[in-house]
Amino acid sequence: PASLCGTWDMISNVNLEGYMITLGISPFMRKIALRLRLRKVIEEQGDQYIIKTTSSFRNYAVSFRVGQEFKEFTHGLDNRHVKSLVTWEGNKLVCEQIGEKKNRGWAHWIEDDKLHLELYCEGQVCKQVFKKN
Ligand code: RET
Repeated sequence: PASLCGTWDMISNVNLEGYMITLGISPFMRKIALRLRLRKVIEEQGDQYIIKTTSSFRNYAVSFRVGQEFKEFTHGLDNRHVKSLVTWEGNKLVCEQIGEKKNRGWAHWIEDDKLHLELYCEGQVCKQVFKKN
């Protein structure tokens, strides 16, 4: 599949609100978060991926090896501990985040030269699209 690597700027963001509500994020923080233009910086180093989500307010970074379960702390988002596993499903890089919240995870893929991201949690889907910077 096309490489996810690079710097990507958000051009659309649908239902981040619903996703944040299922995560129990406070109304104050949701209001701030909805105004952010998120950026993704995705790097591949050997067999490791590093995915950085940056904004003017707060940043979030995670690194992992595909196919290798890891412990993730969603610092600055909902501050939960989850066990995460990232795998390729066709052209999609898919993560399952096992923890207190059911059906939690995400998928990243390239379509029409854009980076697509879906964030899932308990039936809510947030859909974000990023264009290459
Ligand atoms: C921040 C700032 C506070 C508000 C919100 C945030 C959202 C972070 C998200 C990160 C997703 C990261 C993924 C990483 C994959 O490896 C930046 C913490 C809403 C949605 C999918």
